[in-house]
Amino acid sequence: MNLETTEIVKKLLASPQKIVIVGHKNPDGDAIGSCLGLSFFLKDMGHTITVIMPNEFPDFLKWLPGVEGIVIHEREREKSTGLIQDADLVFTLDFNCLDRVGEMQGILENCTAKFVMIDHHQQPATYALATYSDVKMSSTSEMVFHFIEALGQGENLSKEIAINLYTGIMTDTGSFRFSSTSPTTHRVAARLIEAGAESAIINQNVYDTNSPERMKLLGVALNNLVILAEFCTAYITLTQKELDEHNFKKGDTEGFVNYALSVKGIIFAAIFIENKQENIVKISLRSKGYFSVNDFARNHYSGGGHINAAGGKSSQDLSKTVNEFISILPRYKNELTDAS
Ligand SMILES: [Mn+2]
Repeated sequence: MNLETTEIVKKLLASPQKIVIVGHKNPDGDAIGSCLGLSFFLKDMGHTITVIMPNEFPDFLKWLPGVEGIVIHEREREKSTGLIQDADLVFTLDFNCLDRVGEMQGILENCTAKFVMIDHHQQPATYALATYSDVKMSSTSEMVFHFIEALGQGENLSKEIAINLYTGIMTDTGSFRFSSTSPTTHRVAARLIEAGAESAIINQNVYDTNSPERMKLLGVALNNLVILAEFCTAYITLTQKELDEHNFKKGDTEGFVNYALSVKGIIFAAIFIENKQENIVKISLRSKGYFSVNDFARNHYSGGGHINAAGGKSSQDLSKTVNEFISILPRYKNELTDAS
């Protein structure tokens, strides 16, 4: 965090404030970890803090210290609206544009609080009085650590802060695997472990929570894996029937597509999941290197995302969707084989 932003933040926090910390819609480990980590820090400074999330968050995060105090806007609209209207300061974490909070957008736009943004996504909007934005950072949770250090409090990390920030960094870097993981990320992780974040326990709590049905469904997905070596591409399909046979719950197929990407030589991976209720096929795309699945999703599946992770949908049936996917690939052959 630069000196100018640090000075603004110091002034904003000079006396006890009523503060709301907001994460993005469909909050992930980084959103929850960064918001809770910051909340313990600001509480320790003597401020009054509430963390608000637009909607529910996944079960594998429900053990984190402080989760019991999170207000879910969708469940408690009046309370959440009142807290925002009453706040002196609003911290927005792990997003940088107010359209990422769903129906909370209007409430945030019309409140009188001053805003502080901490975030690592591209192209930050300009709503905040203090903007700490850095797209090179591994995670917002890592940034919250740097934020605390910039305020001269890096030696005063409680166990609650450490556990939350470590979880956010770990989940947002795919367990320190993605290219955004820097030497500094590891140094920060080490400091958090020293402050009481127990890595083995955090890993267990986050990752070893699979239901037997989900593991069996993964078996079906892996069995359906198709390799198109000529295009350095692999894809997986799941039919509605296969989902139903394994008592599918939202989130169960999360991460399946990464198994296709983990095959040696594959740089482009897709998963096609039939959804009979909405009459669509849901598509998730992943890539390695320069092949942009964001462009691919925009061009063919009215979707989008990041360069290496994107999604979309098709209103054709599953076999048509897959056949079309296969027929498009030759157009990308140079890109796919050059990038590998
Ligand atoms: Mn993040």
